Amino acid sequence: MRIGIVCYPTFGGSGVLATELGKALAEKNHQVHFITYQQPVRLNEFNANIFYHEVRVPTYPLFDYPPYETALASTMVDVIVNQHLDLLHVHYAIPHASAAYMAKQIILKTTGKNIPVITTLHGTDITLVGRDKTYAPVVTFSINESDAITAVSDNLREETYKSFKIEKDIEVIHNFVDVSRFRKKGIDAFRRVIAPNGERILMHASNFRKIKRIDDVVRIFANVVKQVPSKLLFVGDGPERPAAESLSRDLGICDEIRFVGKQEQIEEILAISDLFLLTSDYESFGLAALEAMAAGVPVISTNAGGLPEINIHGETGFLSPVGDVAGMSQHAIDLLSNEDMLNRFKINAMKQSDRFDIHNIVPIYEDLYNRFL
Ligand code: GMT
Repeated sequence: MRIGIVCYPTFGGSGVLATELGKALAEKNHQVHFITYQQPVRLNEFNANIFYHEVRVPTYPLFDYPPYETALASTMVDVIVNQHLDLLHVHYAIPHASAAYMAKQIILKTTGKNIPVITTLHGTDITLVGRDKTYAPVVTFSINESDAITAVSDNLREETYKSFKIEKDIEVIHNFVDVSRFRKKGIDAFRRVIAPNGERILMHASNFRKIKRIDDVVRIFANVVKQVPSKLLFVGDGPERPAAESLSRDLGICDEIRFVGKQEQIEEILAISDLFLLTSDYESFGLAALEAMAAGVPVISTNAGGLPEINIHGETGFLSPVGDVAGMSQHAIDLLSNEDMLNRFKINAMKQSDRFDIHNIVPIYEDLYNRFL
């Protein structure tokens, strides 16, 4: 099959998922064409079946806001026609679903070909940005005009129906992880650099936006470190980082915390971690938590959105209400101070992640594609 994939090329979960899907499809001998404004971060290896088409947005003094969506739709048309694509799979509705609708109409009118468009909803395209009145009519229309709609969790499916007038069925295809990539043995020397005295290592990874509540991560860690010798690694970067750094200084724990920035080899860091913290206000799924579990790292998280679909309370980690810093702290302390329980949870986390292994989920996307060919 010749498949066009449109996504955000950044470290955000939707871009990571879309890129991993494209790579997996290419491994299965499909020809995959990424259409985006920058090389996706996870697109870091050569594969003869993978093509990358950059969307260029020429500027002009008249444009305070260069028309990205127009440039994207035009690039889609170009790639669909010249690369003979069989279908277009867009990840994150805004503005990808509406640009795809435009491209589809242009191609129908100029060539008579009806290119199937599949839209995968990821999270904030529905729960934050999409609900905004500024975008809602276009989001609703373009989702409804997609030939197939998928959501990455049951929760996101429900949220979409609640927020928009969707007339079609939304299929749930859960996110996935390449389990084999995350089953790594930690490098001892690396662990000793981070935790020279055998401290426990806690970790958080995200884009540090407000929705992640990384202040809660710092506060939980402040409680944990009082009882369990430990270190905290912050992976990623984003707008809330300065506030978190400042809070960790105010709480007198900044020497126990490292901000390691954006990292491509997240599996190396997970391999030396004992616990993953995810304190978000909302996660449609929580891909970062699934990656942690695949690496055998139990998860202390909120029970928001789709997180209960992956993190099983009392088995693979613990769930608490949003903002319950005391509860999450106590769960972390209990787990880190009980070696048997920690080991049991690690095994459970790995087993649970197997359900979402890439080899189980990618064929579901292929079946969906086949329905349109
Ligand atoms: O919010 C992010 O971290 C980025 C965002 C995205 O779309 O790039 O992530 C969303 O999609 C991920 C992949 O499907 C999910 O794992 C995240 O839970 C979801 N984020 C939110 O719902 C806040």
